[in-house]
Amino acid sequence: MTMRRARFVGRSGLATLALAALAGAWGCASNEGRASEGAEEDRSSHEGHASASGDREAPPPQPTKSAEPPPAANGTGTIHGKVAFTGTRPTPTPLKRDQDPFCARTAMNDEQVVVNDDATLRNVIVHLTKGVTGNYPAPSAHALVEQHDCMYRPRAQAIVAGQTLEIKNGDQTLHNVHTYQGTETLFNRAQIAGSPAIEREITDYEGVMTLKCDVHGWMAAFILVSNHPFFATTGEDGSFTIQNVPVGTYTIESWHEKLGRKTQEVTVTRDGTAEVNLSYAGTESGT
Ligand SMILES: [Cu+2]
Repeated sequence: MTMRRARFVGRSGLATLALAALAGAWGCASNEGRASEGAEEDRSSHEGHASASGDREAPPPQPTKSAEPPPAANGTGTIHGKVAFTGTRPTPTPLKRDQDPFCARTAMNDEQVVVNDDATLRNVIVHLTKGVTGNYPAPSAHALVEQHDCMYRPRAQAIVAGQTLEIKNGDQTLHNVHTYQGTETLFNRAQIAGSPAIEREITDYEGVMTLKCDVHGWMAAFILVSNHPFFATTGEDGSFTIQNVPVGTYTIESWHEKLGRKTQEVTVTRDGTAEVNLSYAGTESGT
């Protein structure tokens, strides 16, 4: 597998630098007011270039209109497709959740490989890799992960670097959210029932983050951090749609937590819809 990890300046950092350059006042680009993450395990605090992670009260200066990169996702093309599963459908395997009476109330199956009724594969993240140009600021909307019936929902999703990740606990039990970037811990936070959401700006990573629960070993979620918004995740019909794609030829990649990656070339025309069909046999491996 190839886990790309780039120590790039986050999107908001770039915007801040651009503004500072225009204004000729570098002083305004400081990271003062960066919120402390308290007592959590945190490997990112040494990365001084990171933007004001978690600082919601005193956000960094926003770029002026003239300093804005091209508007996000302003193309007119669409990529649509399906991820097929051609192999033997895995036998549902019940999770052993007896250790926690709350979790044990709801029976759940292992979800590492979920094949839909129409022989498509669920929880596949599909995204563009090569061919994307321009800068795409993170959306202000938070990306959400909920802990529900002792499972992460959604299990797989993509976000834009610089976007805030919000993790909620709707269960009447303790979870411990342990996030990894590659093999390194990003943060590790206990979240008791009824406690506020954990919010964290994901700024300086390009790859697939993993969420694990240190209390319930079966819990896992996967978040692909992208530097653009051209991605989608397959659901109950295995289909995906990526909209507002600029005209161009791209490499499109699918990522599955157990079955790994597949790639294809795709050409997007003005106002056109490009069809991409991807397929897994179920015998692949890799992340
Ligand atoms: Cu848990």
